[in-house]
Amino acid sequence: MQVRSDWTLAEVQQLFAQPFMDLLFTAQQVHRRFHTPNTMQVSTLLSIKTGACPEDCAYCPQSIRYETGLESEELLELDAVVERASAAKRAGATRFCMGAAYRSPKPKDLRKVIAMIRAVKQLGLETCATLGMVSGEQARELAAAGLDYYNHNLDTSADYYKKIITTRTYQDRLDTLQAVREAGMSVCCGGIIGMGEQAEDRAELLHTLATLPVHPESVPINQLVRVPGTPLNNAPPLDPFDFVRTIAVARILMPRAHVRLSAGRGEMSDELQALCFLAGANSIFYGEKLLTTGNPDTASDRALFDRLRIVAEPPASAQSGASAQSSAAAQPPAAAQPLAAAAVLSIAKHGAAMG
Ligand code: SAM
Ligand code: DTB
Ligand code: SF4
Repeated sequence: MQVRSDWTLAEVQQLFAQPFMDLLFTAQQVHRRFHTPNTMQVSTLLSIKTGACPEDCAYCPQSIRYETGLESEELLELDAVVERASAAKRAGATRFCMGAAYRSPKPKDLRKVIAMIRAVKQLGLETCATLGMVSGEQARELAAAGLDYYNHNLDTSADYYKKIITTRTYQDRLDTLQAVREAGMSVCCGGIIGMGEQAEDRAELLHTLATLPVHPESVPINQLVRVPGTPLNNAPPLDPFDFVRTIAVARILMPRAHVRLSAGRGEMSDELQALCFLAGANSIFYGEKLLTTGNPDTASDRALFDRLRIVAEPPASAQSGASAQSSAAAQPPAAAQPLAAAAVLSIAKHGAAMG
């Protein structure tokens, strides 16, 4: 089975139009050809600079334009970040994602973030950062510091985007993605579902992602977290099956990518999350907080993993060959290398380290 970057929009729409069970069946088949089933990539997020953001993203509690009651915080000190990253590692995360409420990082701040990246990397964690727009030069500096992933979302279709953000363009986002790719980092790029967009917009978002010259290695699918004070607080309710469909179509279009069931899990039942995993989601954010909003607590995630017999995936460096993902298509799913979920995700209790 080939990985394609030449999907047509009509093909993507046809996938969305399939009966739910057929779509999930196909997605699960694709999933098993490219990934070890029943394993989950586990990332922890930390907001390293919170609020007072000049951008006007209509979903975001961190924009200075909306009264959300959020307390702003300056860029954290290095020690505080290392402490949080160590705790995330002890709790079982293999990747640590640092998020900053910037339009784009200023040189002084970038230097400090680079020190954080180096330190987190030294702990043996994969590193990810989301700092807004970056130039080619900034991307190269981040890559040289050892940044593995850069997260920058397209959020929605190019058309609907104009209703959500006016302070930077869709093309600005594509330019940042290109800079990240050219600097040699892995791309983490996805979107938000439930902002009042139409099915057409979801198809266009996934079509754009799946026709990038190289697919993102990581595709976060966020369900909008409605935050009082933001313009999208009253966004119309989303049919959960449409959310699951979006994950399934992402899985089929970008078979090698890790599709992350990202924001919104706090409002999902265990059963809905399991459906998302069946549709091909194989990555989550683990830890009580996303950036500023809540996420399921670690105990309930450990319990969910145990109930579903899901185990944590080791970092790419620990898998047989860094290209484990790309070679998986030619092989049957590898024997489960990961530690048992109970062992991995209950480390907080026992104090051992994973990864
Ligand atoms: N400021 C940087 C930027 O926007 O590029 C990085 C941080 S920003 C908070 C990262 C991503 O979080 C956004 O692109 C958006 O996809 C997601 N996000 C923010 N608020 C959200 C919300 N209320 N619900 C779901 N996802 C959200
Ligand atoms: C992504 O796609 N989702 C994460 C991460 N990338 C940076 C952020 C979700 C934020 C949800 C709202 C908040 O906690 O502030
Ligand atoms: Fe700022 Fe990022 Fe929030 Fe937009 S999503 S307002 S750029 S922190």
